[in-house]
Amino acid sequence: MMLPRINGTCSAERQETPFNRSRKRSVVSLPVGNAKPADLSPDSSASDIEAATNTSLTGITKYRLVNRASDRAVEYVSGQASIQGIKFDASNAQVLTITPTAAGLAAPTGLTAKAAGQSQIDVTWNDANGAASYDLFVDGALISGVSSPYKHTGLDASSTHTYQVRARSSSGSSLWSLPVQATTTSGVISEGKTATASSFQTGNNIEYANDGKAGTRWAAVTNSYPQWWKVDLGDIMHITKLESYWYNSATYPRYYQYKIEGSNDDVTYTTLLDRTDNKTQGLTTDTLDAAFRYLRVTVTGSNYSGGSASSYEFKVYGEPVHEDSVPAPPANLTAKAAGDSAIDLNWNAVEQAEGYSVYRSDKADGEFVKLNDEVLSSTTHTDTGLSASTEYFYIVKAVNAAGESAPSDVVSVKTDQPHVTGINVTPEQVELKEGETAQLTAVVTPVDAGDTTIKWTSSDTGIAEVSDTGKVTAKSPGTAVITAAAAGGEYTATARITVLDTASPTIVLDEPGKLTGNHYNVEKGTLRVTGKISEPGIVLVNGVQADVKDDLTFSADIDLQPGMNRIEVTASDRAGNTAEPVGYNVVPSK
Ligand SMILES: [Ca+2]
Repeated sequence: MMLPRINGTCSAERQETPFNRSRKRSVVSLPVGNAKPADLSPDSSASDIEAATNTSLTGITKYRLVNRASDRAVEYVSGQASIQGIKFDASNAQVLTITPTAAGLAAPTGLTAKAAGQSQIDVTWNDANGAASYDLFVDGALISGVSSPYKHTGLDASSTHTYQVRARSSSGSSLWSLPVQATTTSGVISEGKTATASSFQTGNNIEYANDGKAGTRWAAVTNSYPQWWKVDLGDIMHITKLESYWYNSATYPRYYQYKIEGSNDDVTYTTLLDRTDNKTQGLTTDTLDAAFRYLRVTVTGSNYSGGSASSYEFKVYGEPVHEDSVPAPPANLTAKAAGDSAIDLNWNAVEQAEGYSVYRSDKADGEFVKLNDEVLSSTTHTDTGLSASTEYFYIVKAVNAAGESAPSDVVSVKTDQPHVTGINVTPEQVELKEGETAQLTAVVTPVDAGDTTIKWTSSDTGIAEVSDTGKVTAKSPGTAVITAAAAGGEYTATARITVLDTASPTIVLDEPGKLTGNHYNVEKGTLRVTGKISEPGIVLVNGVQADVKDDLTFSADIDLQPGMNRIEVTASDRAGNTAEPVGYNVVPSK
């Protein structure tokens, strides 16, 4: 058995649960506290529910009970009562919540629902004192922010609909009114209306084609064509369909060719549909979408030349021409930052709306400017091209042919702080000796970027390590690239770290000539001093900078003096490590 579900946290806004008709017929016994058990259903009257559940509760004089399982809100007023709990069966205890109603706000009176044709019901009620807006409970669904008259549109022909209304103010809502129902019309708008024809046979009169009787028919007086039959609908009507129940005969089967015309002055007729190619016998059904007072069927011919134009019934379907009312404003508008330059908006769909317009302002009470050139069809919108770290205000209006609704509530949200658009690291190149440290500095742009987190990495931590703050420690000779990454790696900058050794270079000198005792004998004039160093660096020969090749050989030309000359070579590497001087003596020839 399906039980009515009445939760402890019910609120009016949560009543949109589609109602299950099978529940409506469930009748349950509700023994409550010391109260007398009673049979109640979701359709029970307020007084029945009160009688069954009434126990005293100090301080609360009015409350409502919302049965979310029913197709309508069940509400009641009590002088002093309260519901503490309802036991639906032995194993299923449910707690009901009592919600104090808005003080002094009475349920609207005079709720009336009236069919306005086959697809619309007009719902009206009297204004309630102190009401800021109204909610309707329509066929089990809550529709907020409506006003009287409310036009419930898009309905099926001959369908029945249920309505309740309540008033809302800033302090809450009133009780729901008692429900009212209305049924849309069948849609036949021609029956019994004044009909005329080009001719008729006595006994097959003109009005027999719209008398609602299947066995009576209109027939033209002769088998000459064309013949016409027309009806005055009494007012301009929105015509949606024509059903023609043509005469037929088993002996002489036939179809009729015809056209459907409309007029407002009974003088000028407009062709709505040309069926002069029709070959269907019996019932023909034609869909139409036009607004006219007169509808004429002109029969242009038949495949059976011996018979006259004849129809049992012409059924014209339609309804009064409705003037649209503006829709209710959208509810539940939310705004959420989508980065530093965009905001996502979201709202509830509005019945009767054909679309929506979004407005923005830079302050809550500022001038709201419409953002969309064309009506938006969805219930979401992303506003782009905005400034970072800036608060924006929005309203949304629902739109239909009658115009725009009242604005939704104003919402506001701030765009995110600016996103990083670049990064720079200084210095770009650093030379360090093993064990030395250097501080790198990374700066992101723009300066007011929201997330300035920087991740430091080294291409070779064996050569140089880098800390989370950009401090580099030289580990061993070589070259490493330090990378600073911002925005999760989207932007990077690098510094090149060269780690130099601490060992001095060594120098090997070539022998310049023949060694005699403590000197070499060389040619007089200029001596080319050559040799090789163990690593790149600067070589000085007697204070003169030598030419050092890529293969680390070097040479320097020294002008010799007569007698003993001392040649002394020193070298220093890029780290500034200086070699012990080496040298030799030379004596030039005379
Ligand atoms: Ca008839």
